[in-house]
Amino acid sequence: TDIQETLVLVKPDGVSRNLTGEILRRIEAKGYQLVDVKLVEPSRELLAKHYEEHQGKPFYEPLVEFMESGPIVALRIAGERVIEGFRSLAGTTDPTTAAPGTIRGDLGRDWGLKVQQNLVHGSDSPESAERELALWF
Ligand code: DAT
Ligand code: MG
Repeated sequence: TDIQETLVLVKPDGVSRNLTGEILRRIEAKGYQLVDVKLVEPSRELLAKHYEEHQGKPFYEPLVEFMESGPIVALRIAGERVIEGFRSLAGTTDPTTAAPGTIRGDLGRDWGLKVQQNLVHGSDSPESAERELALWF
């Protein structure tokens, strides 16, 4: 077996649109386990560390500003190959083209959408998951 833990964030758009429950429902329905959860209003310092791989990119500032715009729900999720599995549940980065059936594909909205408003974050590798879980929990 390959039981892993991953960090999922329900971003400010997900929290403000009351989608936290729907997102957690999809995670639990898949068979993953909720290990820890908290509501966070992250500092810029935390966000800078979280998104350090994107520093200097054109979307970095709007992304961090968006992530500071309201509370975030941080979830520690466990399960068999959950890192890859949650990325699959979430769908690709841009909600406009994310596949139907995914969180971003089903729940992302196209009216005035910005790409950073894509509802969720999920760690992308075991190394990222370990690093990010230590930052947020
Ligand atoms: P993901 O969240 O799918 O892992 P990422 O790590 O490449 O995507 O980027 C982090 C976030 O930055 C992403 O969720 C939304 C935003 N973003 C990425 N590419 C973007 C772009 N080309 N324009 C605007 N925002 C972007
Ligand atoms: Mg990423």
